[in-house]
This record gives sequence, structure tokens and C-alpha cells, in this order.
Amino acid sequence: MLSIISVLQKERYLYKPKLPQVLTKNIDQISIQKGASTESIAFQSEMKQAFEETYGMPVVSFREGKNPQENKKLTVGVILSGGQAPGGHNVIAGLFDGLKKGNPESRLFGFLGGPSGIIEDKAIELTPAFIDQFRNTGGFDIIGSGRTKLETEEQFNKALSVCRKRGIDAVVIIGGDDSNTNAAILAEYFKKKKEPVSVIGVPKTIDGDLKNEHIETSFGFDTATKTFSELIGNIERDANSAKKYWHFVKLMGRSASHITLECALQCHPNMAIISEEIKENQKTLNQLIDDLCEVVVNRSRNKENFGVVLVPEGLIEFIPEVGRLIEELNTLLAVNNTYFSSLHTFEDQAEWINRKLSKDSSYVFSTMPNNIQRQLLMDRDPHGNVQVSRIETEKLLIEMTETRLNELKAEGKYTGKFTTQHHFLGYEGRCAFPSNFDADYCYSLGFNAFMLISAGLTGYISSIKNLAKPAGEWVAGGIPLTMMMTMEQRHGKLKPVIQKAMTDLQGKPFMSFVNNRDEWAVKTSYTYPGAIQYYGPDSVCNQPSITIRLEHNAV
Ligand code: FBP
Repeated sequence: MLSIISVLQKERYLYKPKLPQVLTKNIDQISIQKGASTESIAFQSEMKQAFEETYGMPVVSFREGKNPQENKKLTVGVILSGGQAPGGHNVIAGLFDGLKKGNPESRLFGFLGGPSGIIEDKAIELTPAFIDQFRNTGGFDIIGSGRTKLETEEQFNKALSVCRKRGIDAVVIIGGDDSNTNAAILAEYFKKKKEPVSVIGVPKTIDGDLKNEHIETSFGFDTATKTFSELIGNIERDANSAKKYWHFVKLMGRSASHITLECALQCHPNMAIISEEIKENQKTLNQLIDDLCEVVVNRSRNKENFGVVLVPEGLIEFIPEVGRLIEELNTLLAVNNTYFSSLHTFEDQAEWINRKLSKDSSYVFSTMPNNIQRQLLMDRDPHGNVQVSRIETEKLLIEMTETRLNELKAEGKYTGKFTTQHHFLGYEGRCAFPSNFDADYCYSLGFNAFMLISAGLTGYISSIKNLAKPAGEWVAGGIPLTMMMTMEQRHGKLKPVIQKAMTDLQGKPFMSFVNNRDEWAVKTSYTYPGAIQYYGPDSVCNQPSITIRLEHNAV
């Protein structure tokens, strides 16, 4: 009979993730160092009020030294929240192994299907044999994930009674900026209620937008970008072999362009659009199309009627006039949801929308191709925002570029050929086998989450730093969640949120791209990263992303 698991999966079960040196010690030889008290990024007095119990706590780090804490038996619940990111299983495995190393009687429960699991009391106990089936594998299928938001008093009350019923000492929330914001609010809520349940966050998302001085990257970014880069490299090689297609590749990443930038650094495409730069320069859609045409025309002069263009998923919202249109649409659809849903045909919907939009936005809407108009009117996400992953921006760019090139042809300014292919890379990378970097990083984040719990902390996010160095030199510690927060207007109210990290246009990764892109635009300079390697020399298997290496001067 054929085995139901692959050879690689079997081998990966046996991989021993690397930990920072300090976390390999006996627990009673790991001491905690506390720094000075901290402040939020902005709105300090408002934040102090919102987080009376948990504001201002110190940054902590773990060092070799005597640990006065007794290794008591702990019961912990873990939640996977939001989109999949490679390495989630290893966070849980690291947490589990830490708990058992602290006290073999400790127990770990997995809340099922995301944050709703803790409200509906759906959980399973994670046993050694069960965990072993998921070590070093991609996916979130160990306990499932979901996008329910833990944010209302009613939900917190339910979570509290579930924790009491199960005797839970700590909840670990593995999620992005929103989920970690909610972790901070839940920690504050438990502390106010004098409930001895700690809440610890873990930074997850392939998008890479949950990062700062202490969280050098969110987990999953490394594997997802390596997977996408493998595919883009393959497409580039095909483009360079057949020499007949322009490939437009849209890449996941929500609003931020970190994924696109990393893949550009890995693969040297002819063009990579960075949404944050488009917004900074207030570039219109037509100007962007002119830029694209310039690259196509220049390459055609060298008889190279092929190329590769990378498009970040969130681009459409960053083009100022389209961004304004989307904001108006979001508000109109939120306020008039019932009436809008009663309009059954797209024609009726578009006609009604056009009457309601401002003059400028109505014009922009009317210039969009029909399929894009339909996508702009589709269901909103739970925040009431358009779902950027469902808008075919890559096709919009292709259509508009083609139209403009035809005009240039008619004016005698272009004689080349523009035949295209479009791709959307996202789901292909979110559940890949974690790279060694993500396998090690995630296992360390999970183990370290246990250390924060055992030190009696709450309202912290697990932090592993110094990531450009080999894992043994990584620095383990914890950051108070409030330190990463500011206030933002949400539905007309100021709300505490973890600040999203957008692409830094002064940062080294972006500058390195800027220094090379003019050459890549004209001259075929593709690089072919190939598949992620799990076994072999460090230079092939254990390199972090180019973004991390550039940010730490390690290139
Ligand atoms: P998270 O922010 O929850 O990590 O999700 C990331 C992401 O993969 C985005 O890149 C993408 O826009 C979105 O999820 C897609 O969502 P869905 O999985 O609901 O289709």
C-alpha cells in the first residue's frame, strides 16, 4: 500500500528545530532581565487610560542565570487566528515542548477553528503523539484557524468562563496585528477582573507587516516569499526561453508591499510596483500605465517582447484616485447595505452607485473595465473594507497597458508585440513546508511564549531577535503589546491598535531595489532562486530573507 505521507513529510517530522542558545538550558537556569518601563508609540495618555493595568510594562529578555520561579503545572490554551502562515504548527510544538520541559504534567489545549473556539468552548487536548504528526509541516490544520474577532465584552466574558471551566492559566494567541491588538485588550480585561489568566501573543502573517525594532519579522514571511520567488524565477526562465509573453504576477500581502519587495530582490524582475511609493508620489493610474508602457517599449527596442512585472495585492487602494473611490464605496455600501443588497442586477447596482459617488469618483469608476467594477462592489471583509485579494489588479494593468500601447503604435512610437499572461500568487505559499528559518523561528517563538507564561507575564508578545545571525545567537524575550500600539479612527471612534508596518521608503531593502531597478527594467537580469532547500550547506538552507539581511547589514 502507498504511504499516505510523503517522504519529505516523514523526514521533516525528524527535523530538530534550532533554539536560541539560552532556551536550550534547563528552565531553572534561565533568568529573566527586565528593562525600564515603556511607552506606546503615540497617544500615551489615552493608551494609559485604555490599559490601566498593563500599560508601561518593561521589555524583558532571557539570559543564562538562576530562575527563582518554581516549575509549576500549567494549563494553557492556544489559538491560531487569521490567514495561514508557514510555521504555525511549530509554534504550537515549541510551546508544547516548553510546557512539558517545565513540568511534564502541564497540559496544552488547542481551541478549534480560530478565536471562535474559545468563545464556543471548542477545544482538544494536544498529546505528544498528535503533536508529532505536525512537527515542521505547513498549514494550520492541527487545530484550524478563523477570522472571528475577539473584541466585545460579551465575547470576553464567554472566554473568561471557558478559561475558568477548563482551569486555564494562559492563552496564547498566534495572529497578526489585529489579533495581537485583541490579545492586549483581553489581557487587560483579565487583569482588571483579577483573573489569573495570562495572554501572550505570537507575531504571525506572511504579509510581513507586523514588525518593529523588537519583532524583526512576522513568521511565515520567509517561507512564503521563498515559495513565491521560486515560482517567479520559474516564470522568468520560461519568459526568457519562449521570449513571447509579458507576465503580470500579483502577490499577496494585503496593503503592504513587503512580499513584492522581497520577491523583487530575489528575482530581479523587469518591474515591481511598490504601493507605498505610488502613494508617496501621488501617482495616478494613467501615470503608472505610462511607466509600464515605457518599460515595454524600451525592451521592445532591444527585440525583447517579454518580461515580468510584480504587482502587490493592495496596489489598487494606494493609487490616490482609486483609493478615494474605494473609500466612498466602502462607506456607501456600509450605510446602504440593505438597499444595495435588494438591487439584483449588476447594472442596477452600478447605476445606483454612480449616482451616489462624487463626480471625480464616479468618473474613475466609469473608466474601470466591467469585471473590475463588479469586483469593487463585491462583499466587504469583517472591517467593511474591499477584499483586495479578490480584485484582479493584474488584469486591470494588462488591459490598460494594452490600450495605451495600441495608441502608441498608432502614433508610430511602438512597433513591438505585447502578449500577456497573468498570475496571482498567494495561497500557493501560505501552507508550504516551513523553511529551516521559519521552522526554527516558530519553534523558538512557541518555546519562548512558554517562558513568558512561566515568568507570570501577561499582555506580552513573544520576541526572538538578532535573526540575521545563526539561531544559536538569537535573543529571546518579550515585548509589552501596548508598546507597539497607537490610536486610530475606526468607525468614527479612536481605538487602540498595533501599528501596521508599511514598506519603509528610506529603508535598506527598498533602497537596494531602487539602486538596481533601472537596469533590471531594460536588461534581462533575472535570477532563479529555485525551490526551498531543507538539507545541505547553511548557505543554501539557513539563510533568512534578503529583507532581514539588508536590514541588519548582513549582505
Ligand atoms: P493574515 O493577515 O490574517 O495573516 O492573512 C494574510 C492574507 O494571506 C493576505 O495576504 C490576504 O489578503 C488574505 O490573507 C486573504 O484572506 P483569505 O484567507 O480570507 O482569503
